[in-house]
Amino acid sequence: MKILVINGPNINMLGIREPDVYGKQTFSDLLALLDATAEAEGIALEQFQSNHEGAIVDKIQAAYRQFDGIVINPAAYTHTSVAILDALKAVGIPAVEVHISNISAREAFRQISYAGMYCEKTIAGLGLEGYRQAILYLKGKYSKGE
Ligand code: CA2
Repeated sequence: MKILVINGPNINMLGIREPDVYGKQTFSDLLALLDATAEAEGIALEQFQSNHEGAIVDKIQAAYRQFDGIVINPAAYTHTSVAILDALKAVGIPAVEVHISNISAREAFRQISYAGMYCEKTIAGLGLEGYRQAILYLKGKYSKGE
C-alpha cells in the first residue's frame, strides 16, 4: 500500500512557537513518526510539505493512480482552498484530514474546512498522533478491500 502525506504552510515550523496550541514537537519529530509508522505497518509512505497552494494541487494531481490513500493537513489552506478540495475530488483517492490542534474549538475562521468536504474522516486535536491514526484508518480500509 502507498500513502501520500501532505502538509501545508508553516507545518515545517512546528515546535518553534505556539507550543500551547501545536505542542512542542517539531517537524523533524513528525517525519520520524511517519517513518516509524510506515515501517511498523509495512506501508510505502511519501511525505510532501509545501507553503504554496499550487504546489499542493500539483502534488495531489500527480498522485492520481499512484497512491492508495492521502493524509492531508492543508494547514491555513484548510479554511480557504477550493483548489485543494477540487484536486482531491479530481483524483478520487481515499483521504483523511488531520489537524494537530482542535480546530473546532478555535477561531470562527477555522471552523470551515474545504478539504474536509472531500475527506472521509477528520482527526483533530490529537497532536502528531493524529497522523498515525489517519494512516491506520487508511490501512484498515485498504486491507478490507474498501
Ligand atoms: O491544527 C492544525 O494542524 C492546523 O492545520 C495548523 C495550521 C492552522 O492554520 C490551521 O488552522 C490548523 C498552522 C500550521 C502551523 O503554524 C504554526 C504557527 C506558529 C508556529 C509554528 C507553526
